[in-house]
Amino acid sequence: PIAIRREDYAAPAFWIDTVDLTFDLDPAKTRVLNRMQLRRNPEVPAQPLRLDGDELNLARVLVNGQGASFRMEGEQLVIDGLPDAFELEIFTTCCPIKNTKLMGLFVSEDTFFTQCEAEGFRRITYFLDRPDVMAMYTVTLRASKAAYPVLLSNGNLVDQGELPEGRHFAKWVDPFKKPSYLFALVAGKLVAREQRIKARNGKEHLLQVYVRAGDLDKTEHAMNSLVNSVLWDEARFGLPLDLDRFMIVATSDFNMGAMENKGLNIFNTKYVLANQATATDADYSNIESVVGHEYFHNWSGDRVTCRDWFQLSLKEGLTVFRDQEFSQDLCADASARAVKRIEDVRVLRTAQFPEDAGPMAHPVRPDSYIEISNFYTVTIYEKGAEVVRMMQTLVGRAGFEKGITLYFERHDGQAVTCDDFAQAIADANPDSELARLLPQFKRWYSQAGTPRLAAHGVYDAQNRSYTLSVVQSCPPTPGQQTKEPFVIPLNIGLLDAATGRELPMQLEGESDVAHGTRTIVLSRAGEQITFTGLDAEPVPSILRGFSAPVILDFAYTDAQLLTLLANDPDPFNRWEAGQRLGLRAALQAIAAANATDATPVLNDAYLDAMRSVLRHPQLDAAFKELVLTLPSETYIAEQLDVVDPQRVHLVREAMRAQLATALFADWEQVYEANHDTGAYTPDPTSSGRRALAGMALNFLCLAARASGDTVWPGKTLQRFKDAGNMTDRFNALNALVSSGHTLAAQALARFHAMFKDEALVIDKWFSLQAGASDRGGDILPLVKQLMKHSDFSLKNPNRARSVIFSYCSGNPGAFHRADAAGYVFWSERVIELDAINPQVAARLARALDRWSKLAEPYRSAAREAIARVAAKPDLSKDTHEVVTRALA
Ligand code: HT7
Ligand code: ZN
Repeated sequence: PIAIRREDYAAPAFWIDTVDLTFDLDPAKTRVLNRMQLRRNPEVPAQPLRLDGDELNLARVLVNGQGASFRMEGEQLVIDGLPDAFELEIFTTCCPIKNTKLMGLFVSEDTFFTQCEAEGFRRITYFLDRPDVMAMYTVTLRASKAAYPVLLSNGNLVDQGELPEGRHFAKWVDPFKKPSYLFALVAGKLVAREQRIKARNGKEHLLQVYVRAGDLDKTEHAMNSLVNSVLWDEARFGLPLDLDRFMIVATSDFNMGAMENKGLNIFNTKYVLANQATATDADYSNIESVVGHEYFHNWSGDRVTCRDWFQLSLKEGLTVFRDQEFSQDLCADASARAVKRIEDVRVLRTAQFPEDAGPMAHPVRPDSYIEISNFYTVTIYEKGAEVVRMMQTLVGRAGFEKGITLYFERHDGQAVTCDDFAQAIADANPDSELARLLPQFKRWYSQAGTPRLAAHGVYDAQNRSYTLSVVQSCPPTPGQQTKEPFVIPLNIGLLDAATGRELPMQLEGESDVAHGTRTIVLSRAGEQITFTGLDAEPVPSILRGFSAPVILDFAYTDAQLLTLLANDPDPFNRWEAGQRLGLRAALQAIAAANATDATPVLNDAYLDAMRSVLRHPQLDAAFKELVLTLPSETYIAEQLDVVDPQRVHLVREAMRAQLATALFADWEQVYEANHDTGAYTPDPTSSGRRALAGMALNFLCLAARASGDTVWPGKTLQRFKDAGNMTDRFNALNALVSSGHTLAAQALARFHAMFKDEALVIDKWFSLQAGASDRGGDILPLVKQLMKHSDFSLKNPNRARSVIFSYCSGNPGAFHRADAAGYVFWSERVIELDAINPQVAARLARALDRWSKLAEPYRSAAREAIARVAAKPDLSKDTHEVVTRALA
């Protein structure tokens, strides 16, 4: 396979102005008639027309109504000697029922769906399948009326009617030009929840959420989320809904979370369907942000799209930022907003930081790829969102809103670049630090790797000053040996070490005194910041709110961290102080050569601090739950040069056991105080209380395991049986399973029986077992057994993820086995999946990204497993790219 390089970008040789598609839908043989108006791009040297295709059967090609000569070059259809403007008609067929890749046109539960991003449209018809070719689409769908009563495509329904032999048709016209990746159709037996909504200008819009009959009672939350999204984008950024009708359709077979096709979003059922009996608080929250995310793409992605796929973060980073802001703005108070920020940062640090340090590291705007589907990554999405967030920090919230307005005014209807975006934000804020430092700021787009800030502070008693020295560096990444300094907005506060109170801040040479957080903009490799007017050495609270996606090294003493944990008015750094203390304990225990399993990992100061958090009268339950959650095994492993995953697992388990027993009385109290949340609503306050009660139950069952107590496991089983919502039920089940209690088996059986017809709940059932804490290597045999269960299917991505990914990517303590059986299992599944669905296989292939950090014998065994996959003939481009990069 060949690499596509950003520097080779060239404008298309032809433009496509209009596309008129007619589909005769049939699962075994769908006929597609594609009539297009094309014209040469006068700015490009004359060349043949090369149309992309993939697994199509070509029947006919007409140019201006006449049979035309053409040739095939690989999968491309090439036509020479074309006039400057012409009509091209192409007739093809494809086989949706055999489409297990779920790209292009496919069938899921007797319903037709499409997925065209990034390069799926070429599996429907021959086309210039690239995002800078934007056309107006008219689509006619024809199908059996009995089998496919609902026929949907982008835009407005302009005609519909009956056809002979029990067939019918629907004709859709999209009033906006769009790239091919935003095309969509759906045809099947579906029902819709509908709601009309009035925009600020008084215009009415119809919102619809389509699902299979029987799932309608699970669409209320998705609809509410959609309404909130429409209102929020108008209120925060002045971006209105531009369509008469906006549709969401759910499918249970989908490679990703959802897809923002213009006016016809297609969603994984996981991000649509929810009622209190089947969905957890986390599901409700995910639905809100994914519905928001796809809706916000209507502007950031659809109205203004990407020039090429290297610019993917232009739409994805910006849209993640927008959905994060949306979810925060829906929060009632600052504490709930901070909880959301901490959750987002946790994702970044546990998934994106490892990616940025591994073989798949790439800049937010990559320079090359073999398969673009492999670049729908946490770097493009989450780090991309952090880059947008830093822009907002540098220009201020109001300045950022001005920048967004300018961006959409300037580029509406265009396919543009990350440079265009940054330029618009800077141009709208000419006096900002962003405008002053723009070329350097854009290194965030071009340089991969997580920058490290090494900071240390010196107090000068004579001058009553405190100087913070900060040195930034960034490790080499594949293809980028050296890095230039980044622009880093660093939010800082100072606390009084004795009282924990926030201190006023005065920078040397400035007369202003700041109260609260101050943003310092770093741009050089090393810098010094001096604060004056200080009577004693302060405790610095650095990187408040996680103001930049960097790793901060500061040699805090335990006492300083305890001060921050108890007092920092910045909730992010308050949480971070607890994480640093926990991480420090874990790393010390991992390094302690002769420690036994019985050696305590956590000291009394840490346990007392955690007890104080749990008993704190002002702190919210959701925040307490985050503070009491130990750093994950993956995060701990990232801090080590050489990782023994079993040691990491044992140490973290020992820490959990210690928290369970040392705080036993508090957990009891916490459970009693929080378990009754009244009538179910998925709001942040009551879901925070459910989360904390669930955590308490978990620790109580864990403590019972050590003490032999049967009361709490019994109570937990009862709670499982009586629960009035899925969050409480699942938390109770999880407590029994993760403590390895004997009652877990009957609870699991009962859970399966109760929800046997609810696919998304059965996914949870699989996932909980495959992700459970390993005890003596018991999880791999269980996973193999689960794969033989009649409910298991490798073809359904949600199900495959619930078992195989939960084990290989979500359960390091069970996956990394000294006998290499986990890796053998992984390689077999990657190869097996690759033949069915390369995108899903390539994602699974990434489970061993960090193999080179592993201690022996894991390292050699992991390498061997990757090599085994790489050696497989006929591997997809997707999986090939991942495994060859891993071995490079
Ligand atoms: N923009 C969407 C990307 C997507 C996708 C990409 C590759 C293969 C399948 C896919 N399904 C959806 C999702 C989003 O970011 O909104
Ligand atoms: Zn997106």
